Amino acid sequence: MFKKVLIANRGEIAVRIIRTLREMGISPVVAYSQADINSLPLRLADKTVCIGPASASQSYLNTDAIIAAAEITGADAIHPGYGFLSENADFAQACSDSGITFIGPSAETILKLGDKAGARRMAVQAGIPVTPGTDVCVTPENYELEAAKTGFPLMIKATAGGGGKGIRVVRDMASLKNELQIASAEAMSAFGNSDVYFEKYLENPRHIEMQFVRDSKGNTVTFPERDCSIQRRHQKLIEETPSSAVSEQLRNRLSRAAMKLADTAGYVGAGTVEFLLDREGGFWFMEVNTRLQVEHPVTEAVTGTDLVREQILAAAGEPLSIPAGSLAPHGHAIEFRINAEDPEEDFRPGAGIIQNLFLPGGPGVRTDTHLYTGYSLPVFYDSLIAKLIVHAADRGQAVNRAARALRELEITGIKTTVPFHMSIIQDSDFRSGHTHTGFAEAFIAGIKKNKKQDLTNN
Ligand code: MV4
Repeated sequence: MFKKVLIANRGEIAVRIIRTLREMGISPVVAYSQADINSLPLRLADKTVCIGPASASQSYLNTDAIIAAAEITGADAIHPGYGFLSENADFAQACSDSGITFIGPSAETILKLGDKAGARRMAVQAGIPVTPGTDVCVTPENYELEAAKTGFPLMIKATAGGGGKGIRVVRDMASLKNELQIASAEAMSAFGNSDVYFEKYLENPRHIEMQFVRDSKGNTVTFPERDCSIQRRHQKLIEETPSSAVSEQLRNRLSRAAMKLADTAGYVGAGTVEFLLDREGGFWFMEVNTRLQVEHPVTEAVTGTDLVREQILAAAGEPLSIPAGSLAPHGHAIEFRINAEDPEEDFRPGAGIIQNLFLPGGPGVRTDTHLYTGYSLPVFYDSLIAKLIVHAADRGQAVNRAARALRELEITGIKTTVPFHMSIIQDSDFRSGHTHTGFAEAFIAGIKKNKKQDLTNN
Protein backbone atom coordinates (compact mmCIF):
# COMPACT_ATOMS: atom_id res chain seq x y z
CA MET A 1 0.00 0.00 0.00
CA PHE A 2 1.05 3.60 -0.59
CA LYS A 3 2.87 5.30 2.28
CA LYS A 4 2.41 8.86 1.11
CA VAL A 5 -0.18 10.37 -1.25
CA LEU A 6 -0.12 13.85 -2.75
CA ILE A 7 -3.46 15.60 -3.18
CA ALA A 8 -3.48 17.77 -6.28
CA ASN A 9 -6.62 19.62 -5.31
CA ARG A 10 -8.12 22.06 -2.80
CA GLY A 11 -11.22 22.86 -0.76
CA GLU A 12 -13.69 20.35 0.60
CA ILE A 13 -12.49 17.49 -1.60
CA ALA A 14 -8.91 17.84 -0.36
CA VAL A 15 -10.26 17.59 3.21
CA ARG A 16 -12.38 14.58 2.21
CA ILE A 17 -9.38 12.73 0.73
CA ILE A 18 -7.14 13.52 3.74
CA ARG A 19 -9.72 11.90 6.03
CA THR A 20 -9.58 8.56 4.22
CA LEU A 21 -5.79 8.67 3.87
CA ARG A 22 -5.48 9.14 7.65
CA GLU A 23 -7.81 6.24 8.35
CA MET A 24 -5.73 4.05 6.00
CA GLY A 25 -2.48 5.03 7.72
CA ILE A 26 -1.26 6.88 4.61
CA SER A 27 0.51 10.21 5.04
CA PRO A 28 -1.32 13.08 3.28
CA VAL A 29 0.67 15.69 1.34
CA VAL A 30 -1.15 18.72 -0.05
CA ALA A 31 -0.13 20.66 -3.15
CA TYR A 32 -1.48 24.22 -2.88
CA SER A 33 -1.56 27.54 -4.68
CA GLN A 34 -0.51 30.83 -3.07
CA ALA A 35 -4.21 31.75 -2.72
CA ASP A 36 -4.77 28.68 -0.51
CA ILE A 37 -1.94 29.28 1.98
CA ASN A 38 -4.45 29.66 4.86
CA SER A 39 -6.73 26.81 3.84
CA LEU A 40 -7.92 23.93 6.02
CA PRO A 41 -6.35 21.09 3.97
CA LEU A 42 -2.92 22.54 4.77
CA ARG A 43 -3.63 22.37 8.49
CA LEU A 44 -4.70 18.73 8.24
CA ALA A 45 -1.84 17.50 6.03
CA ASP A 46 1.56 16.12 7.10
CA LYS A 47 3.36 18.06 4.39
CA THR A 48 2.46 20.89 2.06
CA VAL A 49 4.06 22.10 -1.16
CA CYS A 50 3.34 25.35 -2.95
CA ILE A 51 2.88 24.65 -6.67
CA GLY A 52 2.36 28.18 -7.95
CA PRO A 53 0.30 31.38 -7.94
CA ALA A 54 -3.48 31.64 -7.51
CA SER A 55 -4.33 31.19 -11.18
CA ALA A 56 -5.31 27.52 -11.61
CA SER A 57 -3.47 27.30 -14.93
CA GLN A 58 -0.24 27.99 -13.05
CA SER A 59 -0.97 25.78 -10.03
CA TYR A 60 -3.73 23.13 -9.88
CA LEU A 61 -3.47 22.63 -13.66
CA ASN A 62 0.33 22.76 -13.74
CA THR A 63 1.38 19.16 -14.43
CA ASP A 64 5.13 19.79 -14.11
CA ALA A 65 4.81 21.59 -10.77
CA ILE A 66 2.55 18.84 -9.37
CA ILE A 67 4.80 15.99 -10.49
CA ALA A 68 7.82 17.86 -9.06
CA ALA A 69 5.92 18.32 -5.76
CA ALA A 70 5.25 14.56 -5.60
CA GLU A 71 8.90 13.77 -6.37
CA ILE A 72 10.30 16.24 -3.81
CA THR A 73 8.02 14.96 -1.04
CA GLY A 74 8.47 11.30 -1.96
CA ALA A 75 4.78 10.63 -2.61
CA ASP A 76 3.95 7.23 -4.14
CA ALA A 77 0.70 8.36 -5.67
CA ILE A 78 -1.37 11.41 -6.59
CA HIS A 79 -5.08 11.82 -5.90
CA PRO A 80 -6.50 14.40 -8.32
CA GLY A 81 -9.91 14.87 -6.64
CA TYR A 82 -12.51 16.20 -9.10
CA GLY A 83 -12.17 18.99 -11.66
CA PHE A 84 -8.67 20.35 -12.45
CA LEU A 85 -6.52 17.46 -13.81
CA SER A 86 -8.77 14.62 -12.64
CA GLU A 87 -9.87 13.64 -16.15
CA ASN A 88 -6.76 14.68 -18.02
CA ALA A 89 -5.18 11.71 -19.82
CA ASP A 90 -1.88 13.55 -20.35
CA PHE A 91 -1.61 14.15 -16.61
CA ALA A 92 -2.34 10.49 -15.81
CA GLN A 93 0.34 9.53 -18.35
CA ALA A 94 2.84 12.04 -16.90
CA CYS A 95 2.31 10.47 -13.46
CA SER A 96 3.00 6.96 -14.67
CA ASP A 97 5.99 8.15 -16.73
CA SER A 98 7.43 9.51 -13.47
CA GLY A 99 6.75 6.28 -11.58
CA ILE A 100 3.94 7.83 -9.56
CA THR A 101 0.55 6.11 -9.36
CA PHE A 102 -2.35 8.21 -10.61
CA ILE A 103 -5.37 7.43 -8.41
CA GLY A 104 -7.85 6.95 -11.20
CA PRO A 105 -8.16 4.85 -14.33
CA SER A 106 -5.31 4.57 -16.86
CA ALA A 107 -4.49 7.38 -19.29
CA GLU A 108 -5.71 5.09 -22.07
CA THR A 109 -9.09 4.59 -20.39
CA ILE A 110 -9.51 8.32 -19.74
CA LEU A 111 -8.69 9.06 -23.37
CA LYS A 112 -11.07 6.40 -24.70
CA LEU A 113 -14.03 7.42 -22.54
CA GLY A 114 -13.35 11.18 -22.57
CA ASP A 115 -14.18 11.32 -26.25
CA LYS A 116 -17.98 11.38 -26.28
CA ALA A 117 -18.36 9.74 -29.66
CA GLY A 118 -15.83 7.07 -28.61
CA ALA A 119 -17.67 6.47 -25.33
CA ARG A 120 -20.92 6.16 -27.29
CA ARG A 121 -19.38 3.54 -29.56
CA MET A 122 -18.15 1.64 -26.50
CA ALA A 123 -21.66 1.76 -25.00
CA VAL A 124 -23.09 0.34 -28.23
CA GLN A 125 -20.42 -2.40 -28.08
CA ALA A 126 -21.49 -3.15 -24.49
CA GLY A 127 -25.12 -3.46 -25.60
CA ILE A 128 -26.28 -0.33 -23.75
CA PRO A 129 -29.03 1.80 -25.28
CA VAL A 130 -27.73 5.09 -26.68
CA THR A 131 -30.01 7.91 -27.85
CA PRO A 132 -30.72 7.55 -31.56
CA GLY A 133 -28.22 9.69 -33.43
CA THR A 134 -25.19 9.81 -35.66
CA ASP A 135 -22.42 7.30 -35.22
CA VAL A 136 -20.11 9.56 -37.20
CA CYS A 137 -19.17 13.21 -36.92
CA VAL A 138 -21.36 15.41 -39.03
CA THR A 139 -19.77 17.22 -41.97
CA PRO A 140 -20.98 19.89 -44.40
CA GLU A 141 -21.63 16.98 -46.80
CA ASN A 142 -23.62 14.59 -44.60
CA TYR A 143 -25.40 16.77 -42.05
CA GLU A 144 -28.80 17.01 -43.78
CA LEU A 145 -29.02 13.26 -44.30
CA GLU A 146 -27.84 12.55 -40.72
CA ALA A 147 -30.37 15.05 -39.29
CA ALA A 148 -33.17 13.42 -41.28
CA LYS A 149 -32.10 10.02 -39.95
CA THR A 150 -31.91 11.30 -36.35
CA GLY A 151 -35.20 13.22 -36.54
CA PHE A 152 -36.31 16.46 -34.82
CA PRO A 153 -35.99 17.84 -32.24
CA LEU A 154 -32.33 16.92 -32.14
CA MET A 155 -29.37 17.96 -30.07
CA ILE A 156 -25.99 18.98 -31.44
CA LYS A 157 -23.21 17.84 -29.12
CA ALA A 158 -19.46 18.37 -29.21
CA THR A 159 -17.41 15.17 -29.45
CA ALA A 160 -14.86 16.64 -27.06
CA GLY A 161 -17.58 18.12 -24.81
CA GLY A 162 -19.30 17.02 -21.67
CA GLY A 163 -21.09 18.58 -18.75
CA GLY A 164 -23.37 20.64 -20.97
CA LYS A 165 -20.83 22.77 -22.84
CA GLY A 166 -21.30 23.22 -26.57
CA ILE A 167 -24.73 21.59 -26.85
CA ARG A 168 -27.67 23.03 -28.81
CA VAL A 169 -31.26 21.99 -29.40
CA VAL A 170 -32.50 22.21 -33.00
CA ARG A 171 -36.23 21.88 -33.74
CA ASP A 172 -36.31 21.97 -37.54
CA MET A 173 -34.22 21.58 -40.70
CA ALA A 174 -34.53 25.32 -41.48
CA SER A 175 -32.43 26.37 -38.47
CA LEU A 176 -30.00 23.44 -38.62
CA LYS A 177 -27.24 24.92 -40.78
CA ASN A 178 -26.91 28.06 -38.68
CA GLU A 179 -27.03 26.17 -35.35
CA LEU A 180 -24.44 23.73 -36.64
CA GLN A 181 -22.04 26.55 -37.44
CA ILE A 182 -22.52 28.06 -33.97
CA ALA A 183 -22.07 24.68 -32.25
CA SER A 184 -18.87 23.87 -34.19
CA ALA A 185 -17.40 27.29 -33.47
CA GLU A 186 -18.29 26.95 -29.76
CA ALA A 187 -16.77 23.48 -29.64
CA MET A 188 -13.61 24.82 -31.30
CA SER A 189 -13.16 27.66 -28.82
CA ALA A 190 -14.09 25.58 -25.75
CA PHE A 191 -12.30 22.32 -26.57
CA GLY A 192 -9.97 23.08 -29.48
CA ASN A 193 -11.94 20.53 -31.53
CA SER A 194 -14.88 21.46 -33.75
CA ASP A 195 -16.27 17.91 -34.18
CA VAL A 196 -19.98 17.59 -33.39
CA TYR A 197 -22.64 14.90 -33.74
CA PHE A 198 -26.44 14.61 -33.46
CA GLU A 199 -28.68 12.92 -30.92
CA LYS A 200 -32.45 12.73 -30.73
CA TYR A 201 -33.54 15.28 -28.11
CA LEU A 202 -35.39 14.01 -25.04
CA GLU A 203 -37.69 16.58 -23.37
CA ASN A 204 -37.16 17.09 -19.63
CA PRO A 205 -35.50 13.78 -18.83
CA ARG A 206 -34.09 12.74 -15.47
CA HIS A 207 -30.34 12.66 -14.99
CA ILE A 208 -29.54 9.25 -13.50
CA GLU A 209 -26.00 8.02 -12.92
CA MET A 210 -24.47 4.71 -11.88
CA GLN A 211 -21.38 4.58 -9.69
CA PHE A 212 -19.09 1.59 -10.05
CA VAL A 213 -15.67 0.50 -8.84
CA ARG A 214 -13.64 -2.15 -10.66
CA ASP A 215 -10.37 -3.62 -9.41
CA SER A 216 -7.36 -4.82 -11.39
CA LYS A 217 -8.63 -8.43 -11.26
CA GLY A 218 -11.87 -7.40 -12.94
CA ASN A 219 -14.09 -7.56 -9.85
CA THR A 220 -16.80 -4.92 -10.19
CA VAL A 221 -19.12 -3.40 -7.61
CA THR A 222 -22.06 -1.27 -8.70
CA PHE A 223 -23.94 1.09 -6.41
CA PRO A 224 -27.54 2.30 -6.35
CA GLU A 225 -28.34 5.05 -8.87
CA ARG A 226 -27.99 8.73 -8.08
CA ASP A 227 -30.62 11.16 -9.34
CA CYS A 228 -28.99 14.48 -10.22
CA SER A 229 -31.93 16.10 -11.97
CA ILE A 230 -31.92 19.25 -9.83
CA GLN A 231 -29.49 21.39 -11.81
CA ARG A 232 -29.16 24.96 -12.95
CA ARG A 233 -27.17 25.73 -16.09
CA HIS A 234 -25.60 22.26 -15.95
CA GLN A 235 -24.45 22.81 -12.37
CA LYS A 236 -25.91 20.20 -10.06
CA LEU A 237 -27.56 21.66 -6.94
CA ILE A 238 -29.16 18.65 -5.25
CA GLU A 239 -28.38 14.95 -5.71
CA GLU A 240 -30.06 11.97 -4.14
CA THR A 241 -30.12 8.21 -3.97
CA PRO A 242 -32.11 6.13 -4.72
CA SER A 243 -34.15 7.90 -7.42
CA SER A 244 -37.91 8.20 -6.95
CA ALA A 245 -38.18 7.31 -10.66
CA VAL A 246 -36.22 4.04 -10.53
CA SER A 247 -37.77 0.68 -9.62
CA GLU A 248 -35.74 -2.23 -8.32
CA GLN A 249 -36.05 -3.85 -11.73
CA LEU A 250 -34.78 -0.73 -13.51
CA ARG A 251 -31.95 -0.44 -10.96
CA ASN A 252 -30.87 -3.98 -11.81
CA ARG A 253 -30.86 -3.18 -15.53
CA LEU A 254 -28.86 0.02 -14.94
CA SER A 255 -26.40 -1.88 -12.75
CA ARG A 256 -25.86 -4.54 -15.38
CA ALA A 257 -25.33 -1.83 -18.01
CA ALA A 258 -22.72 -0.06 -15.85
CA MET A 259 -20.94 -3.34 -15.10
CA LYS A 260 -20.89 -4.32 -18.77
CA LEU A 261 -19.43 -0.95 -19.75
CA ALA A 262 -16.74 -1.14 -17.04
CA ASP A 263 -15.78 -4.62 -18.30
CA THR A 264 -15.81 -3.59 -21.95
CA ALA A 265 -13.52 -0.65 -21.17
CA GLY A 266 -11.20 -2.77 -18.99
CA TYR A 267 -11.71 -0.04 -16.41
CA VAL A 268 -9.71 -0.04 -13.17
CA GLY A 269 -10.89 2.39 -10.49
CA ALA A 270 -14.06 4.27 -9.64
CA GLY A 271 -16.25 5.67 -12.38
CA THR A 272 -19.76 6.85 -13.13
CA VAL A 273 -21.98 6.13 -16.12
CA GLU A 274 -24.48 8.90 -16.84
CA PHE A 275 -27.88 8.13 -18.33
CA LEU A 276 -30.94 10.12 -19.23
CA LEU A 277 -34.22 8.56 -18.14
CA ASP A 278 -37.25 9.39 -20.29
CA ARG A 279 -40.91 9.65 -19.23
CA GLU A 280 -41.55 6.07 -20.37
CA GLY A 281 -38.81 4.68 -18.10
CA GLY A 282 -36.38 4.13 -20.98
CA PHE A 283 -32.74 4.89 -20.22
CA TRP A 284 -30.13 6.17 -22.60
CA PHE A 285 -26.35 6.29 -22.21
CA MET A 286 -24.85 9.81 -22.05
CA GLU A 287 -21.23 9.75 -20.91
CA VAL A 288 -18.74 8.27 -18.46
CA ASN A 289 -17.06 10.31 -15.73
CA THR A 290 -13.66 8.84 -14.91
CA ARG A 291 -13.23 10.68 -11.61
CA LEU A 292 -14.59 10.76 -8.07
CA GLN A 293 -17.71 12.92 -8.22
CA VAL A 294 -18.84 15.77 -5.99
CA GLU A 295 -22.00 13.82 -5.12
CA HIS A 296 -20.24 10.58 -4.06
CA PRO A 297 -21.24 10.99 -0.35
CA VAL A 298 -24.92 10.12 -0.95
CA THR A 299 -23.77 6.76 -2.29
CA GLU A 300 -21.52 6.28 0.74
CA ALA A 301 -24.46 7.08 3.04
CA VAL A 302 -26.87 4.47 1.65
CA THR A 303 -24.24 1.73 1.21
CA GLY A 304 -21.97 2.30 4.22
CA THR A 305 -18.88 2.44 2.01
CA ASP A 306 -15.91 4.78 1.58
CA LEU A 307 -15.47 5.39 -2.14
CA VAL A 308 -12.12 7.16 -1.74
CA ARG A 309 -10.82 4.06 0.04
CA GLU A 310 -12.01 1.82 -2.80
CA GLN A 311 -10.36 4.16 -5.34
CA ILE A 312 -7.06 3.88 -3.48
CA LEU A 313 -7.30 0.09 -3.17
CA ALA A 314 -8.01 -0.26 -6.90
CA ALA A 315 -5.13 2.07 -7.84
CA ALA A 316 -2.75 0.12 -5.58
CA GLY A 317 -3.73 -3.15 -7.29
CA GLU A 318 -5.39 -4.42 -4.10
CA PRO A 319 -8.75 -6.18 -3.93
CA LEU A 320 -11.74 -3.97 -3.10
CA SER A 321 -13.15 -4.18 0.42
CA ILE A 322 -16.62 -4.92 -0.98
CA PRO A 323 -17.48 -8.23 -2.68
CA ALA A 324 -18.26 -8.01 -6.42
CA GLY A 325 -21.90 -7.45 -7.32
CA SER A 326 -24.51 -4.74 -6.95
CA LEU A 327 -25.25 -3.09 -3.64
CA ALA A 328 -28.81 -2.31 -2.53
CA PRO A 329 -29.63 1.08 -1.00
CA HIS A 330 -30.31 1.33 2.72
CA GLY A 331 -32.63 4.27 3.24
CA HIS A 332 -32.41 7.50 1.30
CA ALA A 333 -29.72 10.19 1.11
CA ILE A 334 -29.78 13.73 -0.30
CA GLU A 335 -26.88 16.11 -0.86
CA PHE A 336 -27.28 19.88 -0.99
CA ARG A 337 -24.48 21.83 -2.62
CA ILE A 338 -23.81 24.97 -0.66
CA ASN A 339 -22.21 27.48 -2.96
CA ALA A 340 -20.89 30.96 -2.23
CA GLU A 341 -23.50 32.41 -4.58
CA ASP A 342 -26.41 34.78 -4.10
CA PRO A 343 -29.63 33.07 -5.21
CA GLU A 344 -31.34 36.47 -5.24
CA GLU A 345 -28.82 37.86 -7.70
CA ASP A 346 -28.95 35.16 -10.37
CA PHE A 347 -26.61 32.94 -8.34
CA ARG A 348 -23.76 35.42 -8.67
CA PRO A 349 -20.60 34.04 -7.02
CA GLY A 350 -19.13 36.01 -4.15
CA ALA A 351 -16.21 35.91 -1.75
CA GLY A 352 -15.45 37.22 1.71
CA ILE A 353 -14.57 36.26 5.25
CA ILE A 354 -16.55 33.59 7.11
CA GLN A 355 -17.86 35.41 10.19
CA ASN A 356 -19.83 32.70 11.91
CA LEU A 357 -19.88 29.02 11.17
CA PHE A 358 -22.10 26.43 12.77
CA LEU A 359 -22.35 23.00 11.16
CA PRO A 360 -25.46 20.88 11.83
CA GLY A 361 -25.18 17.52 13.57
CA GLY A 362 -27.38 14.82 14.98
CA PRO A 363 -28.50 11.56 13.39
CA GLY A 364 -27.98 11.10 9.66
CA VAL A 365 -26.23 14.41 9.02
CA ARG A 366 -22.83 14.87 7.37
CA THR A 367 -21.18 18.10 6.28
CA ASP A 368 -18.14 18.10 4.01
CA THR A 369 -16.48 21.50 4.03
CA HIS A 370 -13.15 23.31 4.22
CA LEU A 371 -14.68 26.34 5.92
CA TYR A 372 -13.70 27.59 9.35
CA THR A 373 -14.56 30.80 11.20
CA GLY A 374 -12.34 33.62 9.99
CA TYR A 375 -11.47 31.87 6.72
CA SER A 376 -11.12 34.24 3.80
CA LEU A 377 -12.73 32.66 0.76
CA PRO A 378 -10.60 33.25 -2.35
CA VAL A 379 -12.27 34.43 -5.56
CA PHE A 380 -10.22 32.31 -7.93
CA TYR A 381 -11.95 28.95 -7.79
CA ASP A 382 -15.23 27.06 -7.85
CA SER A 383 -17.97 28.45 -5.61
CA LEU A 384 -18.69 25.13 -3.82
CA ILE A 385 -17.98 25.72 -0.11
CA ALA A 386 -19.83 22.91 1.65
CA LYS A 387 -21.98 19.86 1.06
CA LEU A 388 -24.77 18.93 3.43
CA ILE A 389 -25.63 15.25 3.20
CA VAL A 390 -28.65 13.86 5.03
CA HIS A 391 -29.53 10.19 5.37
CA ALA A 392 -32.80 8.74 6.71
CA ALA A 393 -35.00 5.66 6.43
CA ASP A 394 -36.96 6.99 3.45
CA ARG A 395 -37.18 10.02 1.17
CA GLY A 396 -39.84 11.84 3.19
CA GLN A 397 -37.81 11.56 6.37
CA ALA A 398 -34.65 12.59 4.54
CA VAL A 399 -36.38 15.79 3.31
CA ASN A 400 -37.59 16.54 6.86
CA ARG A 401 -34.10 15.91 8.17
CA ALA A 402 -32.72 18.26 5.52
CA ALA A 403 -35.14 21.00 6.60
CA ARG A 404 -33.99 20.68 10.21
CA ALA A 405 -30.28 20.52 9.31
CA LEU A 406 -30.55 23.55 7.01
CA ARG A 407 -32.14 25.47 9.90
CA GLU A 408 -29.27 24.54 12.21
CA LEU A 409 -26.61 25.43 9.65
CA GLU A 410 -25.14 28.89 9.99
CA ILE A 411 -22.71 30.47 7.55
CA THR A 412 -22.46 34.25 7.83
CA GLY A 413 -20.23 36.80 6.12
CA ILE A 414 -21.06 35.62 2.61
CA LYS A 415 -24.22 34.84 0.59
CA THR A 416 -24.93 31.14 0.06
CA THR A 417 -27.40 28.87 -1.71
CA VAL A 418 -28.87 27.74 1.65
CA PRO A 419 -32.07 29.86 1.23
CA PHE A 420 -32.61 28.32 -2.21
CA HIS A 421 -32.42 24.82 -0.71
CA MET A 422 -34.80 25.74 2.13
CA SER A 423 -37.24 27.03 -0.42
CA ILE A 424 -37.08 24.14 -2.94
CA ILE A 425 -37.61 21.45 -0.29
CA GLN A 426 -40.96 23.09 0.60
CA ASP A 427 -42.17 22.61 -2.97
CA SER A 428 -44.91 19.99 -3.30
CA ASP A 429 -43.58 18.63 -6.62
CA PHE A 430 -40.11 18.31 -5.12
CA ARG A 431 -41.59 16.60 -2.05
CA SER A 432 -43.53 14.14 -4.18
CA GLY A 433 -40.38 13.35 -6.19
CA HIS A 434 -41.72 14.69 -9.50
CA THR A 435 -38.50 16.33 -10.65
CA HIS A 436 -36.65 16.50 -13.96
CA THR A 437 -33.69 18.33 -15.47
CA GLY A 438 -35.78 21.44 -16.18
CA PHE A 439 -37.22 21.53 -12.65
CA ALA A 440 -34.78 23.87 -10.88
CA GLU A 441 -34.81 26.49 -13.61
CA ALA A 442 -38.63 26.43 -13.77
CA PHE A 443 -38.75 26.71 -9.96
CA ILE A 444 -36.37 29.68 -9.96
CA ALA A 445 -38.30 31.36 -12.79
CA GLY A 446 -41.54 30.79 -10.82
CA ILE A 447 -40.11 32.42 -7.72
CA LYS A 448 -38.89 35.38 -9.72
CA LYS A 449 -42.22 35.87 -11.47
CA ASN A 450 -44.70 35.88 -8.62
CA LYS A 451 -42.35 36.70 -5.74
CA LYS A 452 -44.63 34.60 -3.51
CA GLN A 453 -41.74 33.23 -1.55
CA ASP A 454 -38.96 35.42 -0.35
CA LEU A 455 -35.78 33.37 -0.41
CA THR A 456 -34.38 35.16 2.62
CA ASN A 457 -37.46 34.64 4.79
CA ASN A 458 -37.31 30.86 5.01
C1 MV4 B 1 -29.41 15.49 -23.69
C2 MV4 B 1 -30.67 16.01 -23.33
C3 MV4 B 1 -31.77 15.60 -24.06
N1 MV4 B 1 -31.60 14.74 -25.08
N2 MV4 B 1 -29.32 14.64 -24.72
C4 MV4 B 1 -26.72 18.14 -20.91
C5 MV4 B 1 -25.39 17.84 -20.30
C6 MV4 B 1 -24.93 16.55 -20.87
N3 MV4 B 1 -24.30 15.74 -19.88
C7 MV4 B 1 -26.16 15.92 -21.41
N4 MV4 B 1 -27.18 16.95 -21.44
C8 MV4 B 1 -28.36 16.70 -22.02
N5 MV4 B 1 -28.31 15.82 -23.04
C9 MV4 B 1 -30.39 14.29 -25.40
N6 MV4 B 1 -30.28 13.46 -26.43
C10 MV4 B 1 -30.76 16.90 -22.26
C11 MV4 B 1 -29.58 17.26 -21.61
C12 MV4 B 1 -29.75 18.21 -20.56
C13 MV4 B 1 -29.50 17.88 -19.24
C14 MV4 B 1 -29.03 16.63 -18.89
C15 MV4 B 1 -28.78 16.31 -17.58
C16 MV4 B 1 -29.03 17.26 -16.60
C17 MV4 B 1 -29.47 18.51 -16.93
C18 MV4 B 1 -29.72 18.83 -18.24
C19 MV4 B 1 -30.19 20.09 -18.54
C20 MV4 B 1 -30.42 20.42 -19.84
C21 MV4 B 1 -30.20 19.49 -20.85
